[in-house]
Amino acid sequence: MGGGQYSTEKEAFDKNLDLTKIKPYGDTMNDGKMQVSFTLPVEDGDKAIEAAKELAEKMGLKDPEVVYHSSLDKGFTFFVIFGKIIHTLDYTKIQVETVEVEVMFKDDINTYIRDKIGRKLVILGASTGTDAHTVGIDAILNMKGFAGHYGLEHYEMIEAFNLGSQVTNEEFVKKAIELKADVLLVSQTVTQKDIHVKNLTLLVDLLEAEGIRDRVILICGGARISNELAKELGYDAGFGPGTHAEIVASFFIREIVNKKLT
Ligand code: B12
Repeated sequence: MGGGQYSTEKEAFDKNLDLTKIKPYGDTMNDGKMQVSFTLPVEDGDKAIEAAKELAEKMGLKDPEVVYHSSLDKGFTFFVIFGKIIHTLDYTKIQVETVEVEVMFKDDINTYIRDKIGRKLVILGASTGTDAHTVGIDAILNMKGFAGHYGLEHYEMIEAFNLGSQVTNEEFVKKAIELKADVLLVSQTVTQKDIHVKNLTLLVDLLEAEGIRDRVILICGGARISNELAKELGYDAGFGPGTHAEIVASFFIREIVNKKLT
């Protein structure tokens, strides 16, 4: 982000990183500069610009500048604002629940399945509900995989089934029963109005109603899925951006053994 004057010389040359008081980095350490964008349901014009600035101040931005505004449609205006945030955050107190997994190589995963489980595992995946995004689940399942990591279809000891997108929870559960799936992989990308929460919850309800929830390892994933959310919703784990097949497989093979689902 460019431009802007510094309030003090100290601010211009500040190089001190204090993790108990972090702020966004714009041009220099601790300048707190950031960019936000949003749409207001009003006509573009001076009044709208002033409203956007006041809203930015309420959000904790000092000296907000509207650097871009554009009418999106009748009665809707889009704004980009630069400003300096007044808040700081103690980074040392941040806690996140991530899946703790020692990631194994593909060959070691196949060997583990052969030695400790003694049969091929059946993995069923889909992007469920109304969600049309397939790239995430394909990254984990498809032969060619993602970012240089083969997908589960490439694993000798895994039989992977990818049902694609917009698969209803009912269809998914039916297929899981038919295939006697060991692991269910669900992808959710759209999170508008918490649709993913409703959809993921419905799947757990259906699996419980069919009496098979305890017989499968249930995993969800997507750009806005955290392990914390997944656990809250009754899943064994949740994986977010940057996940690849070895990470997920390293998790579920151990879970199958730990839960004696062999
Ligand atoms: C491509 C795309 C589309 C394509 C999808 C094509 C396809 N075949 O998948 C099309 C054009 C169809 C599309 C449609 C829509 N899209 Co779209 N789309 C995107 C886009 C640009 C990229 C998504 C993507 O492919 N990412 C790449 C993959 C590899 O990443 P990933 O999904 O995060 O997957 C990784 C991890 O999350 C994880 N993972 C994912 N799933 C799983 C599952 C398991 C089990 C595990 C272990 C891991 C895992 O592993 C993957 C690899 O690391 C994003 C914006 C963006 N840049 O992210 C918007 C985006 C996702 N789309 C969005 C929206 C709103 C829509 C529409 C609703 C738009 C509309 N109004 O019509 C429709 C959806 C309609 C529907 N019914 O679902 C929003 C979602 C906002 C939200 N939070 O809800 C986004 C973020 C765009 C935006 N900024 O607004 N979209």
